[in-house]
Formats: sequence, structure tokens, C-alpha cells
Amino acid sequence: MRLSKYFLPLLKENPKEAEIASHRLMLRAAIIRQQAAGIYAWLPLGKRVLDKICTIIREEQDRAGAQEILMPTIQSADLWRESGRYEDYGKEMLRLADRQKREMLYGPTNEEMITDIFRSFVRSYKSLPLNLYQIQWKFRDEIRPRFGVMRSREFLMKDAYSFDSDEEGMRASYHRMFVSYLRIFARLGVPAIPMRADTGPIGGDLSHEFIILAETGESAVFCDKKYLSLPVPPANIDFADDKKLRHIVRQWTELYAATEEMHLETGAWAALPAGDRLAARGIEVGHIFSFGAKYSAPMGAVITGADGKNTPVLMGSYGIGPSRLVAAIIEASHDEQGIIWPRAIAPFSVGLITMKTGDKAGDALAESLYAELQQAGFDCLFDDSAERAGAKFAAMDLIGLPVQLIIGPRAAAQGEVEVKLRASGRREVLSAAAAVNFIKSFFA
Ligand code: P5A
Repeated sequence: MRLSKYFLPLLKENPKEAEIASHRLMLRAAIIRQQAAGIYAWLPLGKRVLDKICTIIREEQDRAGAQEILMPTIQSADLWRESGRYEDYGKEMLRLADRQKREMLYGPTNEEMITDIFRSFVRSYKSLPLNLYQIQWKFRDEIRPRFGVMRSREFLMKDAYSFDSDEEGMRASYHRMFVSYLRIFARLGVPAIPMRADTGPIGGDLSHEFIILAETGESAVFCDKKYLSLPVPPANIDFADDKKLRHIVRQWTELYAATEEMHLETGAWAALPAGDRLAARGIEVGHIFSFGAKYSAPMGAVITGADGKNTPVLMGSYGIGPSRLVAAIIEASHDEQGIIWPRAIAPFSVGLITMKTGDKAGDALAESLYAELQQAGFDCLFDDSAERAGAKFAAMDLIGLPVQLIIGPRAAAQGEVEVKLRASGRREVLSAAAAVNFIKSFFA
């Protein structure tokens, strides 16, 4: 993509309304634009990141045996009356009426709707286990939406729902999602730590939050440092092997880890050697629940078991916030100059800059590198504008692409280019061919 043609309305000034780094950087780097309180439009650079995150989530959920569907954002109030949550959900629920004065709502989550879909098709334990997921916008009318898309009113959620005929199956479904989440966050480049959690309005007694560590995180977290070096399950993990999955879940849950609300200064935390204690701040990016018959019983989602008996199906739900993740990842990965994207989700892999537009050798080298990188399958943002070099450098650092290729007139005359890594700041002058090879191995 050529910057001269790209819709990237960078902001020069720090927006006053932004209190935290990620919000500031997302506005300045033209990732999002606020349209109303807690409601944002995603601009091209941000849409690319959001899509990359969703692709990784999809690949890993599919691998774990979940199947993607898409439910509507608007739901009928009657469905929520069946579960009893229509009144309970309170002011966070955006309630609407259609022209027939039917009561509707903009979904804050979809347990009721998925239970309705399930009960209209599935009757037998033989159809189980089943896990259906979607990536869809949600709305929660938060009193204080803040920090941009970190705590917004409209936000994207990946929500998966599992159905099983017995307790053991329900736990196995939970393990599959737990392990899938470990892989998702590791692939995104920001490992998340699972912590026992409160279940709030979703319900149930088994629940974990997945927390990304970041200095400006919303809540204090306390955990064993060994979490930072635990092995992540490999891509070829067998999701049918519950024994193996259970072992992994145990490994990732037996060390101490607690959010502020669950933390106790005494007991396991106090017993940890001081050097192993990590008291930090964190951002919740995922939350999983196991709640058995909480929705299926009142809503009559019943299955016939192997013994011929009818029982409510046992369910769990599993959420990730892709839009919050964009902010959380920036919060965990930025510096004074701007964003530092993990390579798996960077909007473009490479930023190409000519220092002096109009310099023949430089322009020719840039064009040939641009073509070659594209041919090799790398998305490259080519700043072909006539801005001065300093402004181009600042813009590239702000938008945080992992690799920068900088072409100055003198080096270009020798067929050389400077390669700069955004994360470490490391710079090296290489021949054009060596630079392309370097990029290939960097992203391999
Ligand atoms: C799980 C899936 C649920 O709603 N029902 C379906 C369950 N869980 S949750 O914890 O309430 O939300 C899941 C994830 O959604 C993101 N999230 C938000 N992101 C941005 N702004 C918000 N206001 C917001 N609220 C929730 C979080 O990532 C959360 O883990």
C-alpha cells in the first residue's frame, strides 16, 4: 500500500480526552475514531489489526473443535424473560422497541439466544459435545465508558458456547477452551495469565479470566513469576485427549494467580519466596465460564441421555474481546515514540521510507523493493510522500510496524538500505537482497 493513497489521518497533537497510552496512540495513529461516547469507528489501519486478531482466534477455536456461526445483534426481550435475566441485567442493557412496540434489546451477550438455537434442533446426547462460536458486536451501556475501546459501550466479542450431556463432558469442553485460549494469546504475541474469577451476571461456579500484564492495567494482579515461563501447548495438541488437556490446565492453574478481588495476602501468596512473587497490573482480555444448567433448565433445553432420561444440557460460555485486545496489546507494547506491534498482528509487516523523494536512485530502489516484498507476500506500507525525512520517521515509529526499511540517497547509490527493527531500535545497513532475506527470516 502506498501511503499517498492510504486513508491514514494521523493526529499531530495528543488528544485531550485520552487518559491512557493505548487510547492516545489509537487516536493519534488513526486506528479508531470516536463516534459517540464509548462507540468507535475502526479506520483502515485498525481494521487490519482487528481482522488479524480475529483470524488467529478463528484458527485456534476451529482447531479446538468449535464451529463458527453468526447470531443477530438485536434480540427479543421475551427470550431474556425466559432465563430471568431481562430484569436482572439492569441499566447496562440497551433496550429498544420496534414499530410494533415489541420489546427488543441490543445483545450484551448471547447465552439465551444460543440456548434457543440449541433447543430447537438438538434432542440427543449423541449430538454432543457441541461448541458454537461467533465474533459479533455487543453493547453494554457502561456508566463510565473509558479508555477508548478498552472499556467501550459497543465492542467486539468472540463468544463460544459449549453443550454437553454430563459433568465430565462439560469439564472437558472447558479444558479445550482453556487450552485454546493459551494458544490464542501466545500467538497474538502477548501471553495472558489465567486467574480464578468471579462469575458476575453470567453465573456458574467455575470461571477463569485471562489477564495481560500491563503497567496501566485496570486491576492489580498477584501471581507466581513461573507463569511467565510456562510452556504453551503446541499446535498439534490433540483436543480429543482430555487427560492431556486436564494436565495442561492443572499446570496453568496450580500456581498462585489472583486478581485484586480474589487475592489473599496470607496463605499460598505468603508462602511464595519473595523472588517468585509478581505483583503487577493487568487487563482482562478473556473470560470463560462453566454454568451447567443455569440457562438450559429454565429455557427447557433438554436432551435424552444414553439411559433414556431427559436432563437439561450442561453449558459453558467463553469470551474474548478482540477490540479490547487491540488496546490491551498496545498498553503492553509501546514506547515514547508510539506503538510496537507484535509481528503476528501488525497492520503491515514492513514500512518502507524514502528519505528524499525525487532522488532517482532512492526512488528506483524503493520501487523495486516494494514490488519484491509484495511478490514475496509481505504487506508493505510505502511512504512515498514528499514529507521531510524526520516526519516520516516519526509517523513510522508512531504506527509501530515491526520492520522499517529506510532508503537514503547515499546508501541507495550503493544499492543499500537501512533496516530498522521497531521493537529493539536495532539498525543495520544491508544490500537490497540481504534486506529482503532478512525480512523473510524475521517473519518465518
Ligand atoms: C462469555 C462469552 C461474557 O459475556 N458470555 C459470552 C460471557 N463474558 S464477559 O467477561 O462479560 O465478556 C467477555 C470479554 O469481552 C470483553 N469485554 C469488553 N471489551 C470492551 N469493552 C467492554 N465494555 C467489554 N466488556 C467485556 C472482555 O475481553 C471480556 O473478557
